Amino acid sequence: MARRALITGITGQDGSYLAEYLLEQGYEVWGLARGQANPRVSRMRKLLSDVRVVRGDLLDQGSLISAVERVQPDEVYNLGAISFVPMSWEQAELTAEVTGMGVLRMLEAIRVCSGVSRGASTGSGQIRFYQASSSEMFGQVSETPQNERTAFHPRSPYGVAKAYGHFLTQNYRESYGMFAVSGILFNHESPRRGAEFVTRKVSLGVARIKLGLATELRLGNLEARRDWGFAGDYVKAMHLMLQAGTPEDYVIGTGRMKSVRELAEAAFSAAGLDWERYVVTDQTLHRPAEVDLLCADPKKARVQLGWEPNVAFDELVALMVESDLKLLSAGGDLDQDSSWP
Ligand code: NDP
Ligand code: GDR
Repeated sequence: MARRALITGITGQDGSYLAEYLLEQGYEVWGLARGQANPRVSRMRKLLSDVRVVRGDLLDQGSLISAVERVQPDEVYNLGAISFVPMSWEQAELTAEVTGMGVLRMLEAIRVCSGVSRGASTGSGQIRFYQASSSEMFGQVSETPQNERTAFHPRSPYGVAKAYGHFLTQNYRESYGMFAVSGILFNHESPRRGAEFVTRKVSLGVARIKLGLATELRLGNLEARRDWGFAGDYVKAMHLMLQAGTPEDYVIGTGRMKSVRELAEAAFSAAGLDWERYVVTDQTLHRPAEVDLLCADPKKARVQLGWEPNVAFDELVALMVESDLKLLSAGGDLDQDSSWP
């Protein structure tokens, strides 16, 4: 019998790469999709025709219980979230409900459906659970690089909600002996990245300028530094965490930092352009509280899981620019574009 996986956030970047990877591994893959007429569901179906869809919403406890009952998964990957940091200031309560309380609802659905009770032994219940934790929990960092023991100091309602989900996952592991783990993933990108995030905003901006569709690219804080990797590499780490002998949390990243300025430089140069001629800084794009730098120490994942990233920063940027040049040259699917500035 094929192993069954249930993925929340199936219409997102990571949902698509994880589903592809699990299908290749012979899994039966189910995606939880919300909404009555969510256009991203039909787009996902075109890309991933073998994924089965079950309806549900992280805001709705009953729908999650029904989904787990129907799918009877071996593994649940909770990737669903409001994931764009600036939106978390504009809709802080909704972010807490989806990104934070959504984790509680998913864990409760698993606990109820698998009949797990207090004080059970480790790994009890059949269902293994992965929580998409984030380097945003480190926020104002207390040390660099950051590892599994680095203290949290989140700087946005999103980071705070993720910290809640992270501790709750740990707590369900300790209280009920569930096989529940968190991957603390640093920024990971791809041609499927939402257009509101800075890497894709830059690759789309470069492609537009190169093709004569725009004359400038407006960005916020150019000094922020991030540890950027390729999403296709990172979903493999999620799967490895659920195959481990014991449930543990892991930091996943490349261990290298680049600034937004260096990102712009690399992306424009990949299209043969000089970034300084086109990038305009815009104070309105600065955040109320910024995370200045993030850099992973992924040693534990390398040693214990044998996980390593395969795509380097320059290669990642070049492949995103190339993909957007192709997309826009072909008259592009610009309904994927973002309404964020
Ligand atoms: P995306 O923003 O691309 O995808 C988010 C997904 O969440 C979408 O499928 C969206 O579905 C779904 N979603 C939103 N609201 C709900 C809801 N109420 N109920 C059910 N599903 C909902 O994120 P990524 O793929 O980039 O990231 C996946 C996860 O990993 C997220 O939890 C993110 O916070 C976390 N993460 C991401 C990192 C990254 O660099 N990409 C790094 C660290 C953590 P819909 O189509 O219905 O809107
Ligand atoms: P981040 O990603 O907030 O790290 O969260 P994002 O790409 O939005 O920002 C990265 C850094 O770039 C700076 N920046 C800009 N950002 C955006 N979006 N637009 C701009 O114009 C711009 N100019 C400068 C930001 O200030 C920031 O410092 C991502 C998400 O995927 C989260 O869900 C995930 O948890 C973390 O990565 C790890």
